Amino acid sequence: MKLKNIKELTRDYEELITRHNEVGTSVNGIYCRYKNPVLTAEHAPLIWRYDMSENDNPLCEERIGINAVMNSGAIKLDGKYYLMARVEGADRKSFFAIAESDSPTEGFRFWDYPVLMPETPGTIDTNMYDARLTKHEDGYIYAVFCAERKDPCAEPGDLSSAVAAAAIARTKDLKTWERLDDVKTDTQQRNVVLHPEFVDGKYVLYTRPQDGFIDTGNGGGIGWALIDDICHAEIRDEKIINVREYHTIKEVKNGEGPHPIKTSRGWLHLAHGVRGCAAGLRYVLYLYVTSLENPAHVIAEPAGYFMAPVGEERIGDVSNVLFSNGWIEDNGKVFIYYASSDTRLHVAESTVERLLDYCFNTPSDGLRSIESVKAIYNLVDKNRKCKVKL
Ligand code: M1P
Repeated sequence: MKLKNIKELTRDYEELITRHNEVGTSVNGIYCRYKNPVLTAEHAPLIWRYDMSENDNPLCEERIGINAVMNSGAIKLDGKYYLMARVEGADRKSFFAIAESDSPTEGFRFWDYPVLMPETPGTIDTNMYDARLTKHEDGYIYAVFCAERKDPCAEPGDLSSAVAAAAIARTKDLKTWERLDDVKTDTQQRNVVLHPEFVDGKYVLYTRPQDGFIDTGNGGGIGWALIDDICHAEIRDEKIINVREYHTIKEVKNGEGPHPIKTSRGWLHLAHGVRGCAAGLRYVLYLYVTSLENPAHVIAEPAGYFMAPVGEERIGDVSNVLFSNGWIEDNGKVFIYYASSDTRLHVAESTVERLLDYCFNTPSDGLRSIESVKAIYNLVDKNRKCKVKL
């Protein structure tokens, strides 16, 4: 049996954290993927995992296993880049941990302690995950995330049924968190996101109503709800702004990613869409734009996906999944943090200009094969008329 001591483990760990990340070549002119994941289970600090006392751990065994590091909220503060990662232990419990870097694409290092997110008095959170970070104009940084609990109505012996609630916490420094009431709503909710500005003097939540824990059922897509009091948020009137459609990349479900980016042409949104196939569910990322005057109104949405899993991204704990709940707009550049197959976190780079060009100039979904072919005809006609020599 080949074994490593703490010194060797530390050397390997430092090599991993400090390795350079190279940008790949864009395949479509819209974005570039970086070669290495920015966070993986191996990025979990050794001091979380090993008892480093030779006396107490003479065999140098790992004491606490980490299974995956994935869906991460993202924010830039005072020149530094922060990821609020979903870390999943070998015990299947997810929790949050902050990783920090001077660069948006490499060198992310977790803080010594993961986030000890308080529970709401009177409730327990069996699992918490997928934090969306929003620096709101009220001065706080909010994390809206999924709090998951056993279904109180589950039949005896059913140890799988769960309920998902949207939980809210706020902070000024990513260290001390004040937990607010969970969002009060008639349905289960996951993928809830706080809009960064007040609208008509109210907070706004992007919602994702769902009939069950997994199935969205009658929940028609991504919703929009005005909230009077963020400390006791209650969804009274929910309007579906980004609908699911038959035979599209989001026919089974969809969900808002991070909060939208404000641009000169509208609010730029990143979301995930899910469809079913013989291999199970397939999660891809897509973009859409809403109006500045009426942010609940979609003004552009290209057909199909923006990013789908490729290569090693297709394989993991839950294969065939791309999921993003974090991006950072940085002087016109956009860094998209996306997880693959619920296992690891990657980064892709684009610009606001490119993403808007993509959103406004890619044909929208005609919802029928003939419309897809007509879109190709339009482009071919245009290209045959223009005099560009190849
Ligand atoms: O396993 C894929 C994703 O499934 C859920 O997303 P959704 O609610 O849209 O199905 C979440 O649990 C997410 O964390 C996970 O990546």
